[in-house]
Amino acid sequence: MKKFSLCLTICILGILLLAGCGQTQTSGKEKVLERAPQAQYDDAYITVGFVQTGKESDWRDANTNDYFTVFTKEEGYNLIYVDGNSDSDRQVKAVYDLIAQGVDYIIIDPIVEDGWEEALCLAKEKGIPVLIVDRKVSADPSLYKCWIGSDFNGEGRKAINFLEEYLEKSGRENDKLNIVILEGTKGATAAIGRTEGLKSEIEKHPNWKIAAMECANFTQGEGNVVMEEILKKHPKFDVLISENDNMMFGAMNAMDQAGVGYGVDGGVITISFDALREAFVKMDEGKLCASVECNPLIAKYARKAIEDMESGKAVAADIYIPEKVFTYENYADYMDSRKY
Ligand code: GYE
Repeated sequence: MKKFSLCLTICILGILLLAGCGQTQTSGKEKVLERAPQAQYDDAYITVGFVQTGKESDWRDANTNDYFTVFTKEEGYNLIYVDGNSDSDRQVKAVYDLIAQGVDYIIIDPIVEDGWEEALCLAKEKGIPVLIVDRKVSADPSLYKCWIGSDFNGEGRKAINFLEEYLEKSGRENDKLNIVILEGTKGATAAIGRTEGLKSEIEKHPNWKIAAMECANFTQGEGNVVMEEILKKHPKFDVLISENDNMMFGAMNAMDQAGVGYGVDGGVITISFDALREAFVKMDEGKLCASVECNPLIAKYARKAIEDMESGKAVAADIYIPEKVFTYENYADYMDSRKY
């Protein structure tokens, strides 16, 4: 019973305190908004604000979870996680808020590359180091300490290198091909880089044609809907390249509904990116030919960069993380060790 009354007291006190937050005091003329006292963080910890893109894919969930397992109180960190909810304006506002809170570091995974200059300038002015992770920003690199992520253009090239090898093995290297591409979010570095890499290799093959290239925003639902529309205009094509696994899974559902065959044993050749555990299952089922790995386990690289900055060491401007290509031929060697 004592616990209940204590909890009730705390709740009442909390309500009273909150009631005082943002109280408007009139000083005769203008209304002065009194804000709640600035959050006070325990100096025993390094307070890191992390602004994430959202929850658009399984890759993203693995990426988010990784930050919670790396930036722990036991390791000396107070992690403030902000879900960008796939809204770039929300992300930018979150950065201003973290600056106002006086965090020690800010990590940003930008949904899109543009629109970051002013917030990054203010962070620099306030002396708060910023790390950009996964996707990039178009702002001047002097405004942030480092970028950590993948070679997205290289990932695109790897996908086509796999396709070339796959066709050669089946004696189809001179075939005429119609290729469909599902693109990720417009303006996102992963989509920009993969598309550039794909196109630069595809254009080397005069017999190959990109029959359709549509955006499905890295989500499974949109992959399904967009593929349904593509199938109405292009019922026949030879290769489907999806810029992440989730869009591929959605597209597979649409192809199933339309009775379109795909996978290793004939039909549409399927290639995607991320290499989620579910992609390994699809390769085991013969539905997916290859998935180009994009490693979401970035947090330890970000923590190492912060540790280096804390000890006055220099940090590389760009930090690339290692990745492989998993195919219908090698997936079984890795399937059991996949963490996401
Ligand atoms: O491929 C996709 C996620 O930026 C590399 O974003 C990341 C991409 C990844 O939604 O699944």
